[in-house]
Formats: sequence, structure tokens, C-alpha cells
Amino acid sequence: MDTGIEIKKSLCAICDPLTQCGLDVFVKDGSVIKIEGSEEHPFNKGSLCSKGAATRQYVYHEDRIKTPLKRVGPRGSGQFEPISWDEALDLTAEKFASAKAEFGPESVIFFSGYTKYFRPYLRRLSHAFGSPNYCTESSTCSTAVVMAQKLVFGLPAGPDIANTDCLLVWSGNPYHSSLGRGMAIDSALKRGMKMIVVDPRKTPTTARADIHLRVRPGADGALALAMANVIIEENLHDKDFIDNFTYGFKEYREYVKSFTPLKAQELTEVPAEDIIAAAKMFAASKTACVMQSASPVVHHTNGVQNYRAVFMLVALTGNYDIKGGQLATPSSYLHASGKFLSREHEFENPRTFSEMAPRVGAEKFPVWMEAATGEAQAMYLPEQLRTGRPYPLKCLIGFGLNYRMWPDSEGFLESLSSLDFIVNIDPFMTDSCRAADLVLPACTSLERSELRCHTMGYVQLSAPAIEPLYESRADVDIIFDLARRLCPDDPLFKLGYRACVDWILAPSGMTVAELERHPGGMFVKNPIETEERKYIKGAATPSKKIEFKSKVLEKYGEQPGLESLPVYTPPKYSPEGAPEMAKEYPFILNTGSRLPMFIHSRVNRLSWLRGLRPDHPAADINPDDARALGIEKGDTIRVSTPFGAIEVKANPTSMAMRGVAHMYHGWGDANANQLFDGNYLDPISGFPGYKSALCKLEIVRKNDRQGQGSVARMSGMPKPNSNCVNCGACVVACLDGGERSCDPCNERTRAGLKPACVKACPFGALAV
Ligand SMILES: Nc1nc2c(c(=O)[nH]1)N[C@H]1C(S)=C(S)[C@@H](COP(=O)(O)OP(=O)(O)OC[C@H]3O[C@@H](n4cnc5c(=O)[nH]c(N)nc54)[C@H](O)[C@@H]3O)O[C@H]1N2
Ligand SMILES: Nc1nc2c(c(=O)[nH]1)N[C@H]1C(S)=C(S)[C@@H](COP(=O)(O)OP(=O)(O)OC[C@H]3O[C@@H](n4cnc5c(=O)[nH]c(N)nc54)[C@H](O)[C@@H]3O)O[C@H]1N2
Ligand SMILES: [Mo]
Repeated sequence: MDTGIEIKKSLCAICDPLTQCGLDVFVKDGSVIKIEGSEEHPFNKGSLCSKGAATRQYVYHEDRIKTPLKRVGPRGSGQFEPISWDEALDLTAEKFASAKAEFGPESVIFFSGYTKYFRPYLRRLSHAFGSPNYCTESSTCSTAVVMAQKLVFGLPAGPDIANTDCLLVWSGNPYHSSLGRGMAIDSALKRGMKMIVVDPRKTPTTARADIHLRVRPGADGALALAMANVIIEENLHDKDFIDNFTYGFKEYREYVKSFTPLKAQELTEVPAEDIIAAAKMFAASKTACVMQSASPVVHHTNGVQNYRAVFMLVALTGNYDIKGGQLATPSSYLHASGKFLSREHEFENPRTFSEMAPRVGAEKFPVWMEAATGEAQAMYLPEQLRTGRPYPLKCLIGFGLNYRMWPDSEGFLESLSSLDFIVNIDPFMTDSCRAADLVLPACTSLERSELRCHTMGYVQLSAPAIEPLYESRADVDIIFDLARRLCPDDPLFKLGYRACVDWILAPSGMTVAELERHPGGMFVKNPIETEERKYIKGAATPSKKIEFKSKVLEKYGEQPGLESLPVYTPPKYSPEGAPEMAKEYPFILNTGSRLPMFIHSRVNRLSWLRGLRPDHPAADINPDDARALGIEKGDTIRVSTPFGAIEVKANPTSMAMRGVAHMYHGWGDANANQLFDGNYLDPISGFPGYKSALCKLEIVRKNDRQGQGSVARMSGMPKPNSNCVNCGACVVACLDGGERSCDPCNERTRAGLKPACVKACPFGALAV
């Protein structure tokens, strides 16, 4: 007590999927001096990854924007002058009002980057203003998965990891991407769950699998159809379930007939005997389910079709809507199912789409408009900005807009110049902020309050651990202040943020006052428990059945890419899809596999995290490919496609699949997304094909700093706060050496640890 240090409960929003890690923030004299994971938080249970552990450097980084800034030089020059919040918000309201008067409310775009906590309020603001063009980063993440699930089941559906006998991880590497989910898998494996993992790379997840299907990127559909072929041939399908609850089985059965394991081996590179073994393991397990991921499978031009084929394996084996199978997950808040009811959707949609102009992308991506989550498709923005068709766009407000999220990012940036007014709100001065007319400082999760819910029925309304730094403000406060100016008569905005949270939570019985008494979060009282076979009766599809053949897609006349059966078409730019291009560009480019210490563009500026991977940006390539090209670790190579070229370090590693170059996205100086054509999109979802393009690799310079591995640069790391924080750096180092995949936390393998993993551990956990 006499240290003057207070431990405040908060949450980490550096990662922003559906679940956040609980933080213990050690505060002295109003400043954060240390961060730990909250022991009592059921999602992270005291642990924290390297990004969370770097929170102090994140919050106090010198790139934080300090005041609202108005452009004074030419656009993009980075010349700004400070102005007051009132001036900034008045100016925004004035510009939006005049665009609305002259061109209609739809000419104003309301965009959210990867941050999610403020989204219900931003969507309401957009719709209350009259613009249907609320859009988000979810134009490249997750929504296409939900579309595939809705087309098959009628609702989103997730794996019951805690109870299943067999988990089919169809892409996903939670040991690098989601701490809590990795821990959930570990406990399930301990009780004897079997695991099949479909992934082109070797990862900590594949290292734990009973069967690893090392699929060629984007060939997932062919693999799933071949598994279905085996299941039907072996008579392992659930005939009762199929008869009672599904539509289109006969046509589907005919279609999968041609996908024999041998044919699939050719298309996918997975050995036929492994396909057979995996199909049998999945179908013969008493319960089985598919763990989906928000991005890898759907980052292909055939993404939704491929994932439909995957989810149909659940229907084929009768594993939908039962304990241990695929559970329908109606959302509680922010698309997460927290076992309570809320009025989020009523809140978000003060008017219907029929009362507004068509959304951006409506004509090009009609299935998105019908089966997605009520947003505009942001990938179509560049086209509409360039052509002004079907109507002109005039103003844009971005909450964390990063133009490098788009394929052909520079083309998108250029298209933004047609706008009259751009506002961007971000904690940090980014290149996208530099391209805006007005830049507003957002605070971080430690400086604000936000509502989150977790799948285990846990809700947290965090309280600020410190005052907002400089003049920064919470995004929600900015939204409510804009609402006062843009839609003063809105009955809910008028009440203020806290009252709106209460309004949204009303059906749950929880209130802001009660949540504030539990700043570290609380379990939902009377959680809604899953009833088996509840959603199957009268599924939310047009046929009211689980659909092997989609009634929604039937309407499109079997156009290529929009077929009603899960027809397999190779990715547009792949050795099969574009054989001529493949002659000059023989490698598959696969971008965005998560690294434990990075997350998109947001922590690249932190030396603590850069220090874990000093040789980045890099391309991971298979050691055999590297040898054939005379490439060694640390050499500078050029990765080029017909659309662009970037230079990166080469990182030969056995994690990489032969014939594939794997690269992380989000770098300013080597932007992988510049290698993609802006129209390289899945025709169903509009998602970019970030996981498959064709590229070539050439040496630019040999490695000039031999012997400087990542360990040499690690002295800037924070002191260990607990033992392992599960950042995966040890496993990466181990596989990098091409030695073997190991689990360093496992007593058995620990004795045989290689020095590389011990040294790579940023927190000294392996040295003890
Ligand atoms: N090549 C390739 N591209 C990809 C992917 C891939 O796998 N490969 N993945 C895609 C996927 S799945 C995703 S989710 C997207 C993510 O894409 P982005 O949305 O671009 O993600 P970030 O770079 O994390 O965040 C964008 C901005 O939000 C700012 N920000 C951080 N916190 C806050 C906050 O509290 N408020 C506000 N207003 N701003 C904040 C950050 O500083 C950053 O400038 O990238 C997609 N792009
Ligand atoms: N550390 C960290 N964590 C993150 C993020 C981050 O940037 N950094 N981003 C967050 C976000 S926005 C998202 S969407 C999630 C993503 O979470 P995950 O899906 O778990 O992560 P990824 O590494 O993108 O993809 C998982 C695996 O898919 C494999 N894969 C790539 N292409 C294909 C393919 O064509 N088919 C199949 N079957 N597998 C393929 C990759 O090799 C990879 O090992 O992670 C979230 N968590
Ligand atoms: Mo994502």
C-alpha cells in the first residue's frame, strides 16, 4: 500500500477480434508503470502475449497524435496546424451537411478500421444521418466466413471445443493469433480430443495435430469435397440427419463423386491416404466440428465456395446444433455470443436499407448485400470513387482507416483524392492520417471505457486506468459529439453513451451501474445455455433446411463463382487458374499469416516488438526453394507479381510450404498489398484474394550482416512479469532452424530444448 501503486483493471484492445485479454494495470502518479494479465479473467487467465506486454510502449509512444489537426499544406504533405475539438467537430458537421444537401447523405462514408468497440454507435450515426455507407475492416475479415455459414446453416456457427471428440481446424493458428483459444484447445487435447489441422504451413497448431493436411493455398474446396466423397463412399454420413434437415443432398452427392482422393491429391498436394484418414477420423468420431478462422480460407477468389464445402462436412455427419458439434451462435454484442440477449441490432439500425440509397458495392456484390451483416462492401470504394457511379462520394470519416488494408493500396489512396473532405481518427500519426484534411487523436483502451463480451458468458465494461493522454478522446465520445451536430433529434444519441449502453443491455438484465462495480468483468447471470437441435428446426435459410445447394445462390443462374453447389474453381491467379502467368511467376504468394509479435500495422513502431523479429519485413520460403534459387537467410529478395514488386529479407524456414512465399502484411516500407490487383476479389463476398497470387522471387543483395540473429537485439525487452506469455517466439525460432516442431512448455520436450528456443524466449520463461 505504501508504494503509491494502484492496480487498475482494464482490457487490451491491441488485438481486436471478438475477445479481449483482461489487464492489471499498475498505475503510479497517473502513469502506467507495469502491465500484467489479470489472473481472474476467464479469457486469458493471467497470461499475456508479447503485444500486450508491450502496452506501456504502445500507450506512451512518441507517434501519438496530441491535438486535433487541420491540414494547411497540400493534401498528403503532412502539414497540419492544431485546432480545438469544437472547431474540428463543427468543421466536420458543416462539410457533411453540405455534402448531404447537394449530393444526398449517401455521399458520406463512415468507416471503421480494425477497432471494434465503437461500431454499434458508428453504424447508428451513419444510418441516422441517412447514409447506408457504414463500412469496416470486416470487408476483409470474418464477414465472408459468416456468409458461408449463413448460406449453409442460416446462422453463424462455431465449434464446441470444450466438448467435441474431434476438432477439424480448417485454417487457424491460435498459438500466434488468439491466446485464449490456444488455451482452450490445449485443455481439450488433454482430455483426449483428436485434432486435424488444414494448413499449408507448419505451425504450433499443426505440431499438436493428429493429422496435418498440408493443403496448397486456396485448394481447400477440393480437399473438403474429397473428404465428403470418402465419407459418402464409406457410408459414414448421417442419413437421418440428411433426410430430415437438409436440402440439395442428391445434387451434392453427384457433384462430389468426381472428387476422388487421388484427384484431390493433384489439386491440393495432400496425399490421398491422408485425405482418407482425416475423413474417416472426422466422420467416425462421436462428435466433431470445424474450427473456422476469420481470414485464411476466405482470402481467396473462391473463398466462400470453399468454406461452404468445408461446413457441409458438419451437415453431412449430423454434427450441427448438438453438444460437441457446430453450435449456432446468435450474437450478443459486437458479433460475439456472450450468452445473453441485447438490443445491439435494434440500436444499430434506426432505419432500414430500403429507406436509403443502395450501399457501395450493391450491384457488384449482391450476395454480400443479402447474406452479410448490413455493411457496405469497402473493397468497392476505390471503383466508386474513381467512376462516381452509381453516385458520387464526397466525404469520408475513418476511425482508424489504414489505406494499406486494401489491395492495390496506392491505387486506393489515389482514388481518395476525388473526395472533398477526409477525416481520420487514430491514436497514432499514420501515413493514412497524413492523407486526410482533418486528423483527430483517439485514446487507447487504457484511457477509456468499453463494453466487451466473451463466449464463456463474461461481460466487461472497463474503466479508464489513466486519464486520456494529451487531448486525445475516446472514439465513442467523438461519435456522440458528432451525433449532437449531425442528428440532434435522434432519441437515443440524445441520452448519452452510458444510457445507450443501458438501452442495449436492457434484455440481459445487466446495467452499466452494476458492470461498473466489476471493472474486471463479471459472469452473466442466468446465461442462455445451448439447447441441442434448437436451431435445426426451421433453419434460417430460404428452404428452412441446411443447404447443400444454396437457394440464395440459385437466383444467380449458376454464374461462374456463384454456383449454388459448392463448386470448386482454383484461385484466379494460381498455377491451375492462370497457367500462362505461372510460367513467369512460379510461386504462390500467401500473405498475412499472423506472427505472434505483430498485428497488422499497429505495433510496427514498437522497438520491443520489432526486436523480436529484426529481420522483418521478410518472406518465409521453404529451404528447398531457397537452395534452388541460391537464396540464404537474410538475403534481400524482390517479390514481384504482374501488379507490383517489393524488397524484403529472405527467411528460409521449414514452416513454409514448398512453392509458396509467405509474407506478413501491414508494413509501410514493404507493403504486400501493393502486389495485388485491386479487382482481385471473391465474387460472392468481395474479399481480396490475399492468400493466393502468383509471384517470382529474385535476389537483390546477399546478406551483409551475417550472424546477427534476432536474439542479439533482444536486450530492450521488458523484464519477465510471469513465466511464459505464450507469444510463440520460442516455437518460431525452433522451426526456423528447421530442426523440429516442439512444445517447449511440455515437460517431456523441455528436457531436449534446443538453445535457439531458450534464447528466443523474450521473457526468460525457458531459462528458469
Ligand atoms: N495482405 C493481407 N492483408 C490483410 C490481411 C491479410 O491477412 N493479408 N488481413 C486482413 C484482416 S483479417 C484485417 S482484420 C485487416 C486489418 O486492417 P487494419 O484495419 O488496417 O488494421 P490495423 O493496422 O490494425 O488498424 C488500423 C488503424 O487503427 C488504428 N487504431 C488502433 N487503435 C485504435 C482506436 O482505439 N481507435 C481508432 N480510431 N483507431 C485505432 C491503428 O493505429 C491503425 O492505424 O487487414 C486485412 N488485410
Ligand atoms: N499476433 C497476431 N494475432 C492476431 C492478428 C495479428 O495480426 N497478429 N490478427 C487478428 C486477426 S484480424 C485475424 S483475422 C486472426 C486470424 O487468425 P488465424 O487464422 O489463426 O491466423 P492466420 O495466421 O492468419 O492464419 C492461420 C493459418 O492459416 C494458414 N493458411 C494460409 N492460407 C491458407 C489457405 O489457403 N488454406 C488454409 N487451410 N490455411 C491457410 C496459415 O498458414 C496460418 O498458419 O488473427 C487475429 N490475431
Ligand atoms: Mo482480421
